Amino acid sequence: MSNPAQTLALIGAPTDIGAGSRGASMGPEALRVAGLQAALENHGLDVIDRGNLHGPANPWQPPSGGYRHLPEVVAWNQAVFAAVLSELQAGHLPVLLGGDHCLGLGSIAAVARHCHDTGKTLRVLWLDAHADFNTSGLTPSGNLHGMPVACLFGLGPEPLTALARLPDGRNALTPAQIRQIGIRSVDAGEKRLVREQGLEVYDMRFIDEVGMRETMQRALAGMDDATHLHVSFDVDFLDPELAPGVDTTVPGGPTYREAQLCMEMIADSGRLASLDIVELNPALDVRNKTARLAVDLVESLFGKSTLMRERPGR
Ligand code: B3U
Ligand code: MN
Ligand code: MN
Repeated sequence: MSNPAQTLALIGAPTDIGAGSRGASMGPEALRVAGLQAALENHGLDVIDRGNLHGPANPWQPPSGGYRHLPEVVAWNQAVFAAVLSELQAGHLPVLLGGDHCLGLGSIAAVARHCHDTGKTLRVLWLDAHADFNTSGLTPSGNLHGMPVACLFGLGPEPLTALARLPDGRNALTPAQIRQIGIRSVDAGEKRLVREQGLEVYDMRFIDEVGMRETMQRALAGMDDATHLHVSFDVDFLDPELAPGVDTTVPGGPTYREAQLCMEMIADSGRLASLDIVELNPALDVRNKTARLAVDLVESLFGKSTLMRERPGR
């Protein structure tokens, strides 16, 4: 199997508008400095770097009405939505370089719109330490990077849920379409909502008990030729010993080997069709090592190691 789209389009979204610390705005440049484009080209992929999107500056204000920087978050997500949709329409595989994870809303809303227009079935893998399923009434911080999944389900402020609404009135995502992997920090109210909505969550306890291989087999089960697989990779998914360059580190994440296997099994599925790399914060990193690790893992996501062996099942 090969990936459905082989020309990758890198889209930088240099903002930390939804985060609790400043610095994720430098993420796109850190990934470029770590050699993302050349690394992917080395694996025979065509890669176009579209440069950076533009949006409002971070005013660094306290929350208002339960949300921090809502108008600015809307503007950034509208820009991401348009850029991702236009790459998909051109037949390219969009790679969003965040930026914080509030941008997952615009990116996945665009992917859902494209799937709606082309008759594809969307499956999302949300690799994260957090469920990002807060609402204004549940959030401890007001930071919108803790809310994109809820917004994609129609639970959130109108300008964001409107962006994620499909032309037929449905929300961009339903619980059956998403698998969350690596989760280990969920707020109390958020936990109730995750259960109520029936999200499929492979948390660290699950990964400890059954292993990454079985976890990924389950997360990837049931896909077929009509599946568009989107991966939303929050770098804080990784154990902070390996990846200190993120805003909200949570101990006890996947090891290097577990993270590699996760990426390799996604590559083997042959269905990856869009990607977000978010929450990398170079201001908190050590000699760009988190960016370099992210590049290494993204190489595996696009088949680095499967080039060295026969794919399982053949
Ligand atoms: N759940 C917390 C913390 C958080 C969520 N996502 C990140 N941090 N990166 C919140 O503020 O919603
Ligand atoms: Mn996240
Ligand atoms: Mn996170």
